[in-house]
Amino acid sequence: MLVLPDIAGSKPMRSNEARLDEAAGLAAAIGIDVVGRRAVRVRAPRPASLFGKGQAEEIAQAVTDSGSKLLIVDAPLTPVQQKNLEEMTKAKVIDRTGLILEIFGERAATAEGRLQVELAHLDYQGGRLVRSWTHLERQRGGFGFLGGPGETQIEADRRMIRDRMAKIRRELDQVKRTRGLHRDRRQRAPWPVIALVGYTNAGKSTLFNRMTNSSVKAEDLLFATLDPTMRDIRLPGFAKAILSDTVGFVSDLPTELVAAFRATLEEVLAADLILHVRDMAHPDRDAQSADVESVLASLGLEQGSGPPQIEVWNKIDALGADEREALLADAARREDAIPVSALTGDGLEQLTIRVSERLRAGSDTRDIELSVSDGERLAWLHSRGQVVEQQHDGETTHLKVRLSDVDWARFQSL
Ligand SMILES: Nc1nc2c(ncn2[C@@H]2O[C@H](COP(=O)(O)OP(=O)(O)OP(=O)(O)O)[C@@H](O)[C@H]2O)c(=O)[nH]1
Ligand SMILES: [Mg+2]
Repeated sequence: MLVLPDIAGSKPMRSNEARLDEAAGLAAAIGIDVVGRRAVRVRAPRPASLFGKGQAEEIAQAVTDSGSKLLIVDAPLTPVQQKNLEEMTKAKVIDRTGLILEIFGERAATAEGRLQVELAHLDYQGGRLVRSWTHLERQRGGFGFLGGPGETQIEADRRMIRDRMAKIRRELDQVKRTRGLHRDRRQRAPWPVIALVGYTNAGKSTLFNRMTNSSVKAEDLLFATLDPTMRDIRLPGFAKAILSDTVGFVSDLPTELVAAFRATLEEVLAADLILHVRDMAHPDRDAQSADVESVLASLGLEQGSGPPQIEVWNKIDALGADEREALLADAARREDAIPVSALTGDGLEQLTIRVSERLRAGSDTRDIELSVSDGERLAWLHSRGQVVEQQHDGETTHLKVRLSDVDWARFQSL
């Protein structure tokens, strides 16, 4: 059973119905069969059970009546609230973070993905242990310092979790170092990297498949993609370019997960261009877009910093004629939005053209000085830009090179 606490005073951008739909979609993503769903107005969240006493009893009754074995509360629960609700409902209770962690746990396919998810899980659990421990301590009313079996057990659990987390961090560091080397190599390579980002189910993988002629999993399922995939794409004016598909975002993505996936998402930061794929047929498209921007911001990509971005307005085939017209007119007035249908292929040619334009934008002649022994960077400039002048002066090579904004930024980070 699914319950959405509609907390008085909070101002979500979505309707309760839309939020329930999304939560049900998350549950469906790991095969949970939702037998009942409701929004419950919470005037003042209670520390003991979040809901008021009467409300909690009603929920417990509904859980029993429906024969549910699981109660999903689409909000963060404290460990105490979770435990009390479990006692009242006689069912297992998980909150939104727990649910998302379950999905990620089931989906992670690569070694790195599994490590990241486990780290997020331990972080979540560890936080719960610490908090319920202080709670127990408080209950013991001052005798906490004497210790006891409960406390020793929790201490041991905490230590085990800490040790395991430290071990995973070391393993992830190792993976990251290996990948970091790959990324350096890619950055030095003369071809650009384009990253797809977007809300889960926006159509990133469908677009990826179309643009790269491949067949990564694309489904009407939240979080169908967890592990990043990279493939070559054809771009006019470029011998080669790479497109990368990534994990989708969702509102209230657990911070533990964003932290855990930082390494993967750093691929996005290192891209030359970001394509933000939006499901324009979704009623909450604006709220979704705001969520994606806030995740990007939490990764250090504030508006206007980092790689340039283009919005891909996807699923225009699923819009009514009027709305589609309005949207096309709107996009025509903007530099940074391209309407497409990844499903029918509509608009993909314009998208490709705009992507190559953007990658070459700002082409300007730059004055560059290199040490004559810096053969690597010299070769890079020759492969990537147009060298219009080159003179040697003792130990220094003076160059005038035409480079785009994107390449200029890349060159400076070499
Ligand atoms: N009508 C329509 N449906 C589309 C379009 N693009 C994708 N879809 C559908 O949207 C659903 C999600 O597509 P995916 O490509 O898996 O979405 P995603 O962004 O990769 O999702 P996650 O990996 O879960 O984050 C699938 O059922 C697609 O068939 C489109 O242009 N039009
Ligand atoms: Mg996908």
